[in-house]
Amino acid sequence: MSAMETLILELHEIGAVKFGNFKLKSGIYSPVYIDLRLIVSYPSLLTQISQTLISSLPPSTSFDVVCGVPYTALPIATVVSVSNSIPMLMRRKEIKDYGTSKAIEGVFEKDQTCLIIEDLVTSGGSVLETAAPLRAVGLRVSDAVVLIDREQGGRENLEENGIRLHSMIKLTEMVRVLREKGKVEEEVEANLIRFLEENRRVSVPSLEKVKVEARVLGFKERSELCRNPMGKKLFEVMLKKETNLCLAADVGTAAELLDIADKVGPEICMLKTHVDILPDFTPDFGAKLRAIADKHKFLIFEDRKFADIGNTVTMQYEGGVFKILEWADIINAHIISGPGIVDGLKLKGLPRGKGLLLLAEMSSAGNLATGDYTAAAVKIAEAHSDFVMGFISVNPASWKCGYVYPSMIHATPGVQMVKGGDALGQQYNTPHSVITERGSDIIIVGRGIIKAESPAETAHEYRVEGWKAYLGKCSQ
Ligand code: S5P
Repeated sequence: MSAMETLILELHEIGAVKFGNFKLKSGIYSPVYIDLRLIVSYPSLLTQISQTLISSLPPSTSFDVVCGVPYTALPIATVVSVSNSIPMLMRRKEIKDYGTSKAIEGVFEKDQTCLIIEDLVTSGGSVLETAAPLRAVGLRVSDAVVLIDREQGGRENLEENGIRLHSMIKLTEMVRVLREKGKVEEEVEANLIRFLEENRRVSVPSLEKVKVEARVLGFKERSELCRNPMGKKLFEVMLKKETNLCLAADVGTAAELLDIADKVGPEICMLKTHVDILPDFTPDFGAKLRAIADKHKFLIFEDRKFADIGNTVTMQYEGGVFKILEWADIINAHIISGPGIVDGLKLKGLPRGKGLLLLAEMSSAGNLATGDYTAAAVKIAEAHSDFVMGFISVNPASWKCGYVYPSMIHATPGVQMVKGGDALGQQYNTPHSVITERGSDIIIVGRGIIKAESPAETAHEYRVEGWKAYLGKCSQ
């Protein structure tokens, strides 16, 4: 038996490879699930993997340092480094202290070459997320080595970004070996091959291209780049219903809210609530709103503006009177308390396929969410693009921090048909200005619709304006 076959059997033996029907992070169901975090419990297997990884590289591959993709590949990279006396670097996944903390830890010189080590590649997105900060500090990244290639476009996506992928094991080889050794049925292999044919190319944003494409890509392409399932869904809803209008349903009672949701439902992609203003809120509110949302195919966004430490927000999200986690598809959060708030909300929301919008800017006069604060929100979003689906923003086209991933959705409040404001600091821009000049995607309209004589008719007018602006932007 070859060393590779032994390795495959061992991985199967310890349960690192499972066959069945598994929901992946992307929301897709897969007939195979691979969890290589387990290998830290099997030191001899870890050693064997690390040695085989390096010896499987073509002899022409040269590198000065190695860097594992956090977190699963970190122990693999460490063993590679120690047993081959190659210095290692570490990429910080969360940069805790903005401005001072380094994205890359370790000693290196500009123009040195860094080999990226990864456990599993699907789209190649994680490798690219590690390559970007390495390149940003002046290192060359031209090769990545991976234990298992799921053969779903990672090789091609990396190639487009100037990175050659070397894989020790390809998923189809792995299942063939397991079938030959009697570990899985023929049907399992056939199933997997069918799955790979149907899901051949998982896209990721090309980090280099993002700046250029952010303004011209349509919602369809952007939905394919989006890592958060709820973000994907919102793109799809917008396209299907041809609306980028969100109603801010700031009405006096729950009964009124349900009524306006039903009337305006056909016009909107998203309905934004402030449940804590409803005096007649009852525990069945969520289910009632959900039924209306399902009927008219819009998403529910509870504008809770979480702002506390990670531990507290987990409880605020899940518990209390409102039990927001149960019924809201989307929530939002300030970043004033740091990235821990995203970790906390993600803990509860991600397993249930929810999405988070970060408040990167605000619409009210004199607000403090500007400049570096906005840039910090973008960094946090980048580090959590599996859960953060976008931003509450006001003028993303002007952001000094530069690029914004096209996978991120911008939703902008402070919208009315004419520019102006209210007596308490709210500032309004028009749908056209918000979508076209200010680079946003979704118009959030409250009083412009709810105070109108016919909210449904007025919502229709906003919808037409908003969508026209989106189409105009795409055809530029
Ligand atoms: O910066 C912000 C962020 C939000 S979410 N400014 C805002 O106005 N909002 C919300 O958008 C606000 O809480 C309200 O629900 C809605 C704007 O309502 P309007 O009546 O002024 O259109």
